[in-house]
Amino acid sequence: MPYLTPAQIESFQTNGYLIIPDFIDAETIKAMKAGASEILDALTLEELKIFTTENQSDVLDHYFLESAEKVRCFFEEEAFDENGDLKTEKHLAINKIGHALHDRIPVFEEYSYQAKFLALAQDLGLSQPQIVQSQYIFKQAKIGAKVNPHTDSTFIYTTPYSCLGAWVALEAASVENGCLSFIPGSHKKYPLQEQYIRNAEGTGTTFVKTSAERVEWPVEELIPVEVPAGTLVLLSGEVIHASSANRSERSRQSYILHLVDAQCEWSAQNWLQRPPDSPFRDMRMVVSQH
Ligand SMILES: O=C(O)CCC(=O)C(=O)O
Repeated sequence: MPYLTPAQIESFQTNGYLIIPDFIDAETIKAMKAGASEILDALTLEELKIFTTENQSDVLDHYFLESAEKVRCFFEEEAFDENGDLKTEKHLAINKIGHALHDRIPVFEEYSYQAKFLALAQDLGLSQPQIVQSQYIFKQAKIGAKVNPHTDSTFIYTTPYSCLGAWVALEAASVENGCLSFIPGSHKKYPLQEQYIRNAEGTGTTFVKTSAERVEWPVEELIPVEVPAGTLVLLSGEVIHASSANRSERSRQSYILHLVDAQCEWSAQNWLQRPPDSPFRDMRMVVSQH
């Protein structure tokens, strides 16, 4: 059964993103927020130390790379004072949780493997959809970091490209608290500029160029997309998007999934690699078991 109308599919193909109002209800939002809060409750002092001890970049790299198959918390950069101490309590200091919530935490698994996600991914041309990563983004009040203009296929690279983002607002998102913004149609205009890869030793990450043609993105064309809580925003892997810093008094929580087509080739260079005993799951199988 299709989920998207032909007009929605056409709009996604033209603009590189699509807004779907009222995708989830208040009860689901409450459950997801409670799930995230529980993860933060359990965040240990040991994990906090990784961020506060100086000269630990190799430890941080390892913590990040491991998050491909785990649930890891990452702090807002501005959460620490000049002495390296947290300025606020931990629940107000986390930038995001990633990247395997969909496979590790029941409330996120339930949300992520819904039949309607499978249907809309298929509507958009993914014949064998797989969820490869999930992130709970807090965009904390006052200190929420900006996200620079980027394309998601840079981070989730398949041949041919197949990355699809599914971002849902768990709180109202406005210009004031750092909503998403897009350059409409940019997914068709510009060759992908770079790929974010694991280094050869597998110990860290770096960017490599994917196009000989260097393009200056017209960032002045970014259009803010303000949405109420419960709205889903679908993103093409090649559309240029960003979000501003949040200096407001309100956080801007959201949960984003990234899907690919398992028929396409997963880059062995992608930063995100699952160990053999914890592979990506076939969405059709998981949804049918739910
Ligand atoms: O939620 C945000 O502010 C940005 C998310 C985003 O751009 C991404 O995950 O690709």
